[in-house]
Amino acid sequence: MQNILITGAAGDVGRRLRRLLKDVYRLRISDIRTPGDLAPGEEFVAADLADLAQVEKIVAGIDGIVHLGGYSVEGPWETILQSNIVGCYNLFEAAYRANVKRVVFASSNHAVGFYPRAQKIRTDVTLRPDSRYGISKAFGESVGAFYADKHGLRVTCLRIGNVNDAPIDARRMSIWLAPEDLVQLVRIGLEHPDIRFEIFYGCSDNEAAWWDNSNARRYGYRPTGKAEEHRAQAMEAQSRIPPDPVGDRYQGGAFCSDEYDANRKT
Ligand code: 15L
Repeated sequence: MQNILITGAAGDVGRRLRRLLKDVYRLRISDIRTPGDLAPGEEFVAADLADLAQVEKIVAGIDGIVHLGGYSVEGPWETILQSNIVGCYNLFEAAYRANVKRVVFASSNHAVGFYPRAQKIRTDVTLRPDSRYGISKAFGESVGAFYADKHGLRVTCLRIGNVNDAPIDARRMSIWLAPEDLVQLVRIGLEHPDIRFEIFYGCSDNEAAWWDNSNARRYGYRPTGKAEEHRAQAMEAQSRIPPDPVGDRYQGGAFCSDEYDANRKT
């Protein structure tokens, strides 16, 4: 059984993965704060990702890492810088020093959020981040590529849409990722023998998808979640959300319209 570290274990996605992976791997979990739902027998080690010495402690003796840690939405630059830029670099550097074999990096759809919804994109498109948060995910993908190419780490970046029990609005009909499908993607990253450096979209089998996820399918990904089965509830929720002329045009939604002033007079 592989020794797997999950960072960001106190967050929503971390809590779900801990439950879904607890019988698959021997888990060590970490976060800056102790998870409120820590179960007896769970190995928890607190760490601030911005401190390399602390990160070196949590990766010791680990075979693979699921890196969810960091700040998971838009935030002030100083917060993003410490949590997602310095923190992400430290994670890969510590993994390399400790001879960890694999890293699955939770990237985000916000690394490519400024692609229009009308365009279906593959994983090899130019990055178009929609926020400081999105920039940090684009950075993380680059760090992953570097450690894979230069140091032989096996790295999988998941451009995650929205992990939830069901899609919660019209935008999430396109980018919803059922938790069980996330598990499939994570397991491909941690186990597939041919992984060197790959990028997959983290979405289920959604009819309205904006992403061509054939690269994940090539590795055996067979998503079972179908957003279409939840259309009525998602559209009912959408009817209570005010229109967002910029956000509704782009894949990243409100992350794009937030602070948007591209049309200002120069
Ligand atoms: C993300 O990357 C965030 O971590 C999550 O909280 C959601 O906002 C999600 O994107 C989304 O786009 O719905």
